[in-house]
Amino acid sequence: MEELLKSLKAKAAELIQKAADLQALQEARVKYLGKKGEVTALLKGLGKLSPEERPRMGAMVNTVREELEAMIANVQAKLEAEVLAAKLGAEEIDITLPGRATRKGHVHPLTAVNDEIERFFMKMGYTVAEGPEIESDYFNFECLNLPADHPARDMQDSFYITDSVLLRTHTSPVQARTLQSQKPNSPVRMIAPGKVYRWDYDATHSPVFHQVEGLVVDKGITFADLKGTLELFLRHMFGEETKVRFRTSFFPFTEPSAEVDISCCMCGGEGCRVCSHTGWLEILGCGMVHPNVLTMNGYDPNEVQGFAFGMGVERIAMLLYGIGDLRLFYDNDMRFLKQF
Ligand code: 2NM
Repeated sequence: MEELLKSLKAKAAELIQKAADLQALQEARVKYLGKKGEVTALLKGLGKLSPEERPRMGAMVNTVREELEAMIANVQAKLEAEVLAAKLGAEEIDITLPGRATRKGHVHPLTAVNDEIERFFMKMGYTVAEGPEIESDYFNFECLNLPADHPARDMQDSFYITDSVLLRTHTSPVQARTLQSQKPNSPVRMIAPGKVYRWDYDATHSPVFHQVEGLVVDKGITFADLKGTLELFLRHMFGEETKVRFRTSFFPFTEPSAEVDISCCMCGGEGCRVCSHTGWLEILGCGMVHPNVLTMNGYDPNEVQGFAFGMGVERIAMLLYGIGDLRLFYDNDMRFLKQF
């Protein structure tokens, strides 16, 4: 029995010492010291010995058991230290590496132009008003002096939802709604930015586009106020050297009406492909608010006068950035958008 114990101890010690990881160590413990382990079996077998031999052998087996326990604890501490060191090594952070910068986006070019227009007019004391994109025939046409037989009312030109409800074709209904919400004849200085919808699709027309319309109503407002305002605005947008001209035109909601041109911002007025060799670019429409429009929206044209104007945000952005096809604004192609 003594011989057996000796060789058992040697084999156990070897297995424990060469355990490569905690699992191998655990297996070694079970093999010798577990419930069905070989050392445990020796302890259980002590009962078969004679009463004289029993205490001496018992003490010897117990000593071996304690030695093996101590050895296991040692190796376990060593292996655990190794595991920790490996984990710390793997998780090491190199604080000298350059940081990962968050990619910074920017506003869409149409938003940038719209914001710049709003900023200019807000500085001039205008309020910014919004209204529904699904609009009644009454606000979109009727109260703006657009007669029933006006071509804009045609199914071919507008998106109708029912016979009397459509996607607004301009933001003028917001101006009409604002006038009707005011105390009659009280002064108004406002712009109405937003999406509008027309039955059109080519390189310079989109079925959805963005407009900014303006309206000023007060006692004694004249065409001179309109000219001064739009000249300041257009020089702000296109540069101080920009020339501005007014050509007579027609809109149902204004009288007189005018189309406004700027000297071509591409060639400086010399003539180029963008301005069709005329040196001028059509940029917006405007006029004095028609007396019928004032009357229909609760204002008295004998008491107050007004001017109004309207522009397309896409057209201005195309000219400012030199873009030939407005569909590029809606494609969401990063190669295009990153250039702004
Ligand atoms: C334009 C041209 C001329 C306009 C008129 C009105 C309103 F509601 F006051 F009658 N708002 N906007 C107007 C006038 C718009 O766009 C080319």
